[in-house]
Amino acid sequence: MPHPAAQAWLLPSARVAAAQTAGRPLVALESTIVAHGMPYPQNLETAREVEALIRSLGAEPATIAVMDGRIRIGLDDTDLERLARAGPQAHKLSRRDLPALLAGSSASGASSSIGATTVAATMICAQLAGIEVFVTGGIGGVHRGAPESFDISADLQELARSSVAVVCAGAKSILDIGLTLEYLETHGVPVLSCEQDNFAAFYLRDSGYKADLRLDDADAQARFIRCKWQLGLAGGVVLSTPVPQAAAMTPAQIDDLMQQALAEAKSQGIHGKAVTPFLLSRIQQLSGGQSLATNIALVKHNAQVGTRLALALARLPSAAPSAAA
Ligand code: PSU
Ligand code: MN
Repeated sequence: MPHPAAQAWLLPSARVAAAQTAGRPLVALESTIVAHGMPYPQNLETAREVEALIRSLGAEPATIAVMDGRIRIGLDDTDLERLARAGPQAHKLSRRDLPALLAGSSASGASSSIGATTVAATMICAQLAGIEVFVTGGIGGVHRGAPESFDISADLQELARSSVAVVCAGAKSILDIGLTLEYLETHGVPVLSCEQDNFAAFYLRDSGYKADLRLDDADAQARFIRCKWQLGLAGGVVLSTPVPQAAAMTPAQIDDLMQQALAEAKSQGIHGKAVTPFLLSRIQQLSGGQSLATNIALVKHNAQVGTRLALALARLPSAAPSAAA
């Protein structure tokens, strides 16, 4: 349980505060995807379009980031642009990094007062703000070679801890998806899929691995999630949905690029939190922008699925069901 003082670190935007007062559902969005996952200006355009899409479907987007010493729950357009323009200058904040920037002692030499939150850090902040649904692109996972490198994204531990539903297009196949799913199973994190039986693989629709449970209907997803939390089973839920067919890539298009990006990361000694941004940007360059178009399409699709889920959760009665007659 967070300390009651946690709330003092949060700063909701005017629109988020208004939505909370009106009881309109919120959908959290992360900021690392904006600062470190896509280049400017496509990152800003995409962030704006995703927010507009969520609003058009009846929920309020809350892009989460650290700015000027506060955890911002929702950014107005000026701050969204600051984040997008900062790009890789922004700090990439996961669980371990959150206090440094907030407490004014950034470990990495503070070139910026802007902190972009990863899936892990966004989950923490969303939970503090009482937001149950969070839309991202892809979650971090167990990296290939992790038995040697120990490179396992902190996103997975966070999914085991923070009670937030994370809507994503699975995980990238530059990761070891089989081990990622094993890790989630060990930590009791349900992996739901919608629109297909298998877990998605970001640029690719199909990872080749089955999800735990297929639930296409938003009301069914909401009942599953509400039941988990009512039982006191804290921790997240992954809801995977594949990139729309028209924007999907094929293994033939992406496999060689990924191998090359992985080899370059290794030969250049890229490690720690630099690995994922390096791989994403190299794949964007090597694919001539095609992977970026896929990335944008999948985030928008995830936003639709996530908004439907947030609306469905809001429709559920808050009390547990009485025993069936
Ligand atoms: N996967 C993507 N795009 C991203 C990320 C992951 O396709 O932008 C970001 C997310 O913020 C995720 C983070 O939480 O990378 C994971 O980083 P790491 O592998 O260092 O834990
Ligand atoms: Mn890592």
